[in-house]
This record gives sequence, structure tokens and C-alpha cells, in this order.
Amino acid sequence: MVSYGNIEIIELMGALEHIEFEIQLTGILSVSLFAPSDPIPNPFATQVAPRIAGQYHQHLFCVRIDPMVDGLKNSVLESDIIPLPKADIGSDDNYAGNAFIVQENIIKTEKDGGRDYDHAKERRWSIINPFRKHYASKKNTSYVLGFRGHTSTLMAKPKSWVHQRAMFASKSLWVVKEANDDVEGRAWPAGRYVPQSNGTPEDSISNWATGDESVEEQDIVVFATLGKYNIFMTSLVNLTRFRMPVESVRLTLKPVHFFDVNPALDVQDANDSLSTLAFGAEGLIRNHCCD
Ligand SMILES: [Cu+2]
Repeated sequence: MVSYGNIEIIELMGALEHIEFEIQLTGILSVSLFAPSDPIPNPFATQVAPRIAGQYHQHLFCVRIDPMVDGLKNSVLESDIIPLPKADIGSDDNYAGNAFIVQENIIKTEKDGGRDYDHAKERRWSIINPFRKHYASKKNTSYVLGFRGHTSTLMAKPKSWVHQRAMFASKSLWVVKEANDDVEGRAWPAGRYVPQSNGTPEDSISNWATGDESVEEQDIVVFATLGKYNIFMTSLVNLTRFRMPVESVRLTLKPVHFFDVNPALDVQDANDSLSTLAFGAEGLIRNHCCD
């Protein structure tokens, strides 16, 4: 666990079978003062105590993932759940009108590497090994990224100073090729000197995600952005006066389509002597069918 000011980052591994990062906004406010002339209620801040302002703002967290899923050459698969296309209600393919499919799309080039989240389609991204498939599902060995909680991206206008400086925050996901000619590779999506930058740093993500360079079956780097607005509420259970309820954002990485059987399941089945067939084995067979 790591704490940065009033933010806590927790890494959970092991018992859950997947890797999970949880970022907690602890709710401890950084406050300022209202001027006597400021209207209350105020469009930009909540008054949390007389003349004390909790300003509205965003938190945007960028998680860098340098994957090696069963090997160095990986791709990113974008999946959307959509109604079965071109299949009207009453048709042979969709008589009841409730059919849906998973539409899959491999992200092919760096210029397509900046991706938006889509709640309506339960969009998900998987970092796959395109050379390995599960024997039964015929799907590629992969880690599925799960965005849990908050997926807002940067609200500031595209030409604004903050937007130009933090282009990483304008998309939920970025896929770029790793730069092996550099000691650190592509490590800093907002450039190396964020507090001093004014404009888009040359060595930053929106300049990497351009051109026709392939990101399919390549040594890639993936950046996931999680975002949350802080619109302050005064809490019912204040520990201090300037506190609001804790908010969490989470990123999960779930391994899927890896093994034929679960290599961790080597525990014998429980033998419960009190659990018996209600009609005995013969009765079960006898009552099984009507012949
Ligand atoms: Cu905040």
C-alpha cells in the first residue's frame, strides 16, 4: 500500500486469482475560502463549513502496464457487447429480439491506440497472446483489464493548458509500441517533467500514439486511465469537519484462457457422509425417466 497525500493505492494479489489495484480517495479534503461575495450554494465548490470551500475537481490516475502474456509479442483486443446486428424481432436468427454477441476488434496501429470507454457496450480490453489459444474456448490466452468504479476522462477543453499538458487523461486506454532504443522505454505518459511542462511534451503519449506503426503482435505498452470527479458532499460520519465519504477506483487484471485445468486445484473433494441421494442410486435411475 502506498499513500500520496490524501490518496491511497492498494495492490491486492493472490486469493482473488487476479491482480487488483485499488485507489482510494480517502475523503480528506483540501479546502480553500469563499470570498464574502461568493454565492452559496456555489457552482464550483461545496461549502463544507461556513465560508470553507471544497472545490470541485477531477482525479485521473494512469496505470502503466508493460505486458508479457505468455511471451513478448502481444496484442490488445477490444470487445463490445452489442445486439445481434441485422436480425429483426421475429426473424429466424432473433425471434424474441434478445440475441446479442461480442464484437471483437484488434487494435492494429499506434494512431488507433487511444481508446474511449463505453459503458453501454460493457467495453473491455484484453492483452492477448495471439499465438496461443485455449484448447476448448479457442480464445487467446490473455489478461482482461477491468475498470471498476470510475472511468471519466479529462473534462478540460481540448485546447486548454491542462488538456495539452495531460493528454494521457483524454482517453481511457492507450496502446503503443515499446521503445527499446531508450533506457527507460516509454515510461512517462505526460513527459518526464510534468510540473514544469506547458503544452504537450514531445516525449509523451499523444505523440507516441500517431502514425501507422503496428501494435499488433508487438512488444507493447498499455496505459489505463481511471478518473473520478470530486463533487464534495459533507459526510454523515465525519471524523474531522472536512471529510467526505471514501471513493474507490479499481483496475483488475484477470488471467483467462490459460490452462486446460486449474493447476492450483489439487485439493481432494470433501467427503460429506451426511449428504446422500434422496432416493438412492437405484431410485434416481428409476425415477429418471418415464419409460
Ligand atoms: Cu480530490
